[in-house]
Amino acid sequence: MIEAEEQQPCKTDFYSELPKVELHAHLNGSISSHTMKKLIAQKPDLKIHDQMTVIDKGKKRTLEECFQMFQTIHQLTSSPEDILMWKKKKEEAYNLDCYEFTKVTKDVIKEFADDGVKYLELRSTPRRENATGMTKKTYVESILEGIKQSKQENLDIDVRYLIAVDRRGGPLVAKETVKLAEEFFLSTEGTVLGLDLSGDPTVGQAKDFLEPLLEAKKAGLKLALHLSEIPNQKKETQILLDLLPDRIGHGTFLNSGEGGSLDLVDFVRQHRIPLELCLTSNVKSQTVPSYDQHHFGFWYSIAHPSVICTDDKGVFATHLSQEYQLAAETFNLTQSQVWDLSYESINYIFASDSTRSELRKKWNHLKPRVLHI
Ligand code: 6MZ
Repeated sequence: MIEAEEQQPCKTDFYSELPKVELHAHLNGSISSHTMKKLIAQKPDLKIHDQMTVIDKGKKRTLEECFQMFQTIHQLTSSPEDILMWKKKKEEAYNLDCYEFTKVTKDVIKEFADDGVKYLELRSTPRRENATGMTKKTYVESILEGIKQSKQENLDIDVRYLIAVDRRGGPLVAKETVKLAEEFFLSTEGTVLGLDLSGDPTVGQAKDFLEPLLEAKKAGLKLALHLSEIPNQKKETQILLDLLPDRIGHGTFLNSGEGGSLDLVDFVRQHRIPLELCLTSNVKSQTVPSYDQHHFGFWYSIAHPSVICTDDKGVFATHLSQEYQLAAETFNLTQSQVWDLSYESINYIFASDSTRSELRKKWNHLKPRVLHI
């Protein structure tokens, strides 16, 4: 099953049986070591080894080192075939039927499904790779194909896609990405739902992205924005908050003495903007010193909408059940409180009300079995 499990002592059935919603998962950061081994074996010339793509239990890296890891991973997923893990049969034409596949996208989706995730919003940054002929469009299409094929296999998981803007690309690339997102938003009937702003938070400035983000919002795309992931970014944070994002990624320093403030917290509370919180990611990348100091504690104590997420389950060697278990054990949550946390996360998905109702039905159906009531 999932590689991260091998590194963890135990996981009780409750957390894996708990139906879950995953709203903050970067595709390339979510590749398990199992899939990663296959990718590494296909590209021996790159001389990449396992430890360059995962942070094992008990180990830490700086956020800067994490971003270097994503660049290493990107070298392994540089063609549409890699994103799908399709191998073209030599003698046949370039045609989907010609591929045998175990796709990265499908692997990631399957792993989330195996972990009890019933609804998943995957996010990923469209990339062009001249060497392999991959365009941003084929990149997006490859992911959509992975989602489609998973659906055909009747996995018990509903998967959507948020197109990501990497801050490193700057405003021009962001504009291009928004245009692409708008096209797919219109053509995919609810699979592409929104836009994510992510990437190294030390790169670029929020104001550079205002125009494309506003354009995306105007077009009806939902906005999930990484903000306040590092300290002392009050102005930057307020600029992004003024856009009234639909969800906030991390928000680690909103409530801290280092660049956070009561104003920021009040703003987020007044507008009830949900937070996507990723415990292991923040501790392993050292933006949070320890689990018990994680800002989940603060936001949970004031009953602010918060969703437990993995961020990059491959890189941080975790999975969503484990994140729930960590939150519960660190902050002394009862099983019933953990259930409510998961049930309430349905409120914050980007899909339509009808999807929300279906998920609530599913949760209510499973409740007696999971909680033994
Ligand atoms: C900000 C992050 C991130 O898009 O190639 N990404 N951005 N903060 C984080 N916290 C650790 N973790 C991942 O997935 C990898 C990309 O997601 C963003 C970075 O832009 C990274 O390059 P995709 O599928």
